[in-house]
Amino acid sequence: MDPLVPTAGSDAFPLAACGGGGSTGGADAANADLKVHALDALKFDKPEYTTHGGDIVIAYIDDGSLQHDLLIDGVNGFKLTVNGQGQTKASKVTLAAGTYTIYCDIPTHREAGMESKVIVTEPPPSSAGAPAPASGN
Ligand SMILES: [Cu+2]
Repeated sequence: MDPLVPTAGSDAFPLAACGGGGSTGGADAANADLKVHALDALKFDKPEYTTHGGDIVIAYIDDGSLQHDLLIDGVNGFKLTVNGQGQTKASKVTLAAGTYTIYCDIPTHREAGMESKVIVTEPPPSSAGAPAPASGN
């Protein structure tokens, strides 16, 4: 029993009723470590994001109506695609500390401005909400 540790994963999450019912890509978008919104103005909602390293969940939310992809420069195999207002996809990725470039690979979107930076800080010593593995031998 450790009463001081908040339980992540409770689905009591009164904020963020973003359209509701968007399909997720197997990860928990509501508790994502990093949320990126795609705008039909062909940009992301921020020029720069910050998150921590390690195993994280990135959620991608379509605030427009066009299809948008989300890729991370130098990170193979990571791609999220949303196609329609309110659609949300989320996926896990493992990132080391550093600065990354995210972009949309739909033709002309990146050139038009769908490119932002993500500053990834060192992984937290013990990830909040995740109970430390019991090292009982
Ligand atoms: Cu796009």
